[in-house]
Amino acid sequence: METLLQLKPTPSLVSNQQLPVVNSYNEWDPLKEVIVGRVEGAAVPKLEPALETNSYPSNLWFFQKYGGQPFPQELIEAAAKELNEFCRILEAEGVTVRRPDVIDFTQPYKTPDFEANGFYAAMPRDILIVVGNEIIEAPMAWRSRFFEYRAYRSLMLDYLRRGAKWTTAPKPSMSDEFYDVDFATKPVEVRYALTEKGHFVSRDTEPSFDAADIVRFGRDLFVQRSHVTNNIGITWLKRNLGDKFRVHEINFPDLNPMHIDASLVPLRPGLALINPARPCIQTDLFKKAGWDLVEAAPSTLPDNWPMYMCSSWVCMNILSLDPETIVVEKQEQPMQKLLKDLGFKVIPVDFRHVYTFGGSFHCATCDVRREGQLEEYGFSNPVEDELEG
Ligand code: DAV
Repeated sequence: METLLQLKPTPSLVSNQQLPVVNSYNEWDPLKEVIVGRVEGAAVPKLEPALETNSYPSNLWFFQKYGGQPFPQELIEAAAKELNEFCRILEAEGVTVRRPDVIDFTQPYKTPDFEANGFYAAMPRDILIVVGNEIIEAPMAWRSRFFEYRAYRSLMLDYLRRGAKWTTAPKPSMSDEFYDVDFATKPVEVRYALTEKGHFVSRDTEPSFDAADIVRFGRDLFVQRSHVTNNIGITWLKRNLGDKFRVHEINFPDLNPMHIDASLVPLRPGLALINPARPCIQTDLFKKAGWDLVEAAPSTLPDNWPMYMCSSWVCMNILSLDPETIVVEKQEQPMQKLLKDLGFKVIPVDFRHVYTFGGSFHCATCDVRREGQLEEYGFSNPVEDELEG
């Protein structure tokens, strides 16, 4: 006869810790399981309205030359080696590592609204976000990323079967009407003026957001309107998360905003890194909540390092293993020193070749499970909610 003691734990529980399989509320609690991206199968996207806006003019030749083709093999090999070593280090720290499927992203596709080739599954942070026990697949806003979710489907199915709440946000059609297609060709001063007024390449006709435009501080999430995250996308996110969470919109003086994790990076309760090149406009919100904002140290990356999709500020795009331990790029000595002086243990890992694919440790991961639960860290209701209420 079966007794209570003989019953297996419910599939949604991890037996030894009694944590749900998907459980993460912030960026710093002790890390137990993480998805690490892959560069195998990566393709260079063809130029498209949002990519052209997000990339720097000096890089356009790369997309014109290689668009639709595999990423150059030597770049893939060098980055894959670094990613594999990063996984080995995480496992040695006791973290379960999961990887997306290998997909040939050069495959062309056609929807009723556009034609494109794919991109990659190197940056799970862009497409997936865990908020509490829910894992959300973001809509994305680049045509080359429309089908990126396919690389994560077997993982999502596994989490679903083991009890997770899995949500996919509605995807925009990515038709020509969705974009301000001339945005990238406007003079810099015009683009600055437009972004200051809240106008970006993605229009507000249908919801869109990238998961990496959101950063989690327990009950409070901060999101930036960017070229890939629009107002109606932020509305979808707020309504989907409901009253248990508060979503605050914040902004940075940035011509190319895309992903918040090289602008504002929380390290432990009460302490976050900010980017001195684009300080958060709503700094007071953090000060009022009792948070110290420390300026990140600049990167040591040589100017001629190939960077097609992000700035060298990815030196601050770190991954916290717990509130005291942080993975930092091996050659970013100023960042390492800054963090050590703040009392952290630093684990240096080579990652410069991954930078070339558009991100660092935070971008290249999605933390599926961290110890810990829903908590508040000093913030109050967003101002616009107070006004509405
Ligand atoms: O500063 O270029 C990096 C974030 C990439 N996912 C930047 C943003």
